[in-house]
Amino acid sequence: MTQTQIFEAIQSNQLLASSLWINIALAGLSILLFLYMGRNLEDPRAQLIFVAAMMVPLVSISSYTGLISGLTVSFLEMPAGHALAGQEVLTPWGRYLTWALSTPMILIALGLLAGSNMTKLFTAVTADIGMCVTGLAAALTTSSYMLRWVWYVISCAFFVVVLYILLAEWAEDAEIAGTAEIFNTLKVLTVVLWLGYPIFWALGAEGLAVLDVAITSWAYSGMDIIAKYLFAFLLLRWVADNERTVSDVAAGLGSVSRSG
Ligand code: RET
Repeated sequence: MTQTQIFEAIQSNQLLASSLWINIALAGLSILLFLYMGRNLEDPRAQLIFVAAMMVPLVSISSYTGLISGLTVSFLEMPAGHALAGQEVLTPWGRYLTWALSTPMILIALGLLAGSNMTKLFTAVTADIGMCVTGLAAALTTSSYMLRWVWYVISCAFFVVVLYILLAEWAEDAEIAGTAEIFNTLKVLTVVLWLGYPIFWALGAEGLAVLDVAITSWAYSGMDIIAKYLFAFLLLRWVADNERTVSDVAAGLGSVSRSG
């Protein structure tokens, strides 16, 4: 299928197209709002959190532009064993690719907030990229139904590493850094929402095909709105109000200062 045909297929499915357009609009608004919210930040650590948070809607607007244009969407024939075996299934693989760029930004912002050391930050980010790239491989594998699920399991293994760092390591670091309250809010929001992604992948057309393509797309789009824009908004609002606390977070040194 040509890109124009894919573009037309997306546009003719209103439910699908609206799930993409809404995110382009919200990402655009978020970019403007976040620029305004971060305009007075002076501490380099607070600024670094700001840059990471800014990257989230910037990657998102690019990601959704790729999807709506048909550039990062393919019709893939599902292998034997799949519920839609032999059919060409609309696969928005650009989502999984761009998660490899957006989700590390979320983790970098969270790790900096928690006062993570470099080892934990590196581990979380690399495992997260591993999760997204193997998730992409799962969606793009058309030779074997079984191997699609092998990729899925590998991706889940990476995800467990990310969850461990968020729930155990950084939660403890944030207590020491004096940022536990906001960190815990953002941690719960992140963990609960991120768990939704593998669930919808499994239920959607790529997996068991219980849900149709447009419904799955809305599920991801809805989770994105909270996991990205609401997440970054709450984080930036707190950082702008507590710049002193952020600048006192000494990475990896176990600082106990609580000024701010
Ligand atoms: C996949 C499928 C394979 C198994 C697992 C997955 C996890 C994906 C996650 C995505 C989070 C995305 C976010 C995007 C916002 O920009 C790839 C769906 C574990 C957790 C937060």
